[in-house]
Amino acid sequence: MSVKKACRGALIVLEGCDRVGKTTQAKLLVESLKNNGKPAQLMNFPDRTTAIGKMLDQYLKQSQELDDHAVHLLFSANRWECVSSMEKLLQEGTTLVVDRYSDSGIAFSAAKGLPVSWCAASDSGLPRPDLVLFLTLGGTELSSRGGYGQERYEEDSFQQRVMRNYNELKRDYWNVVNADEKSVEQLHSELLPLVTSAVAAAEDKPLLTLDW
Ligand code: FDM
Repeated sequence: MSVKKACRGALIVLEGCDRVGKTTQAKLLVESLKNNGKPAQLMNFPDRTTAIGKMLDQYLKQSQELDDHAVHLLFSANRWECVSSMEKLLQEGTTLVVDRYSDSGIAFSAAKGLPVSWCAASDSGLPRPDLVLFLTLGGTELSSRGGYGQERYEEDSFQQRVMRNYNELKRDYWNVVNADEKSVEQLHSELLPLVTSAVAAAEDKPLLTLDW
C-alpha cells in the first residue's frame, strides 16, 4: 500500500511600510485559511518573545541604543532562531503567514546607509517565501494611521527610503498590492485568492532557500 506524503505548507510573507495594515491582514488570512480547512499559523518578525527579540523590542521602543550593524545581525539572528520550527511546520503541511521577514531586514537596515549586499548576506540560506505580498500606501495616508510615530523608524523620510529599498528587492514571487483607501475587508478579499493559489502551488514543490 502506498502512503501519500503530506503536502507541505506555504511560506507567505507580508511586507510594506509601518502601519500599512500587515498585521491585521496576516491574522485574517490565517483565519480564512483555517476556515477553508488549510492548517495555518501566524508568525511575526521581530519575534519579541525570545531573548534576542527582547533586545530588539527595547531598541525599537528607543530605550536602548545599539550599533546599526549589530542591530541588523540581531534581526537576522531572530529569524535564524526560528528556522527549525518553521521548517518543521511547513513540512508537516502548515502554511505560515509571516508579518515581516528578510526583506524588512534589508530594506530597513539599508535605509540607515548599510550596503544592501552586506545586509542580505546574513539572511542567505533562510527558507525562501513562496509569496511576498507587498502592501503599499500613499505617504500622507501612512502618517495619518493610528499609532504612527511611536517607535523608532516611524518617520516619513526614513519610511520613504525604506520604500525605495523595497522596490529594488522585488523578485518574481512578489505581488504588489495597493492598500490605499481600501477597507480591511476589501483588502482581505484581494489578498485571499493570491494566498490560496500560492498554497496550492507550493504543495508539491520543494522548499527553497534565499540566495541573496
Ligand atoms: N524591522 C523589522 C527591521 O528593521 N528589521 C527587521 O529585520 C525586521 C523584521 O522593526 F519598523 C523593523 C521594521 C519595523 C520594526 O516591526 C518593528 P513591527 O512590524 O512594527 O513589529
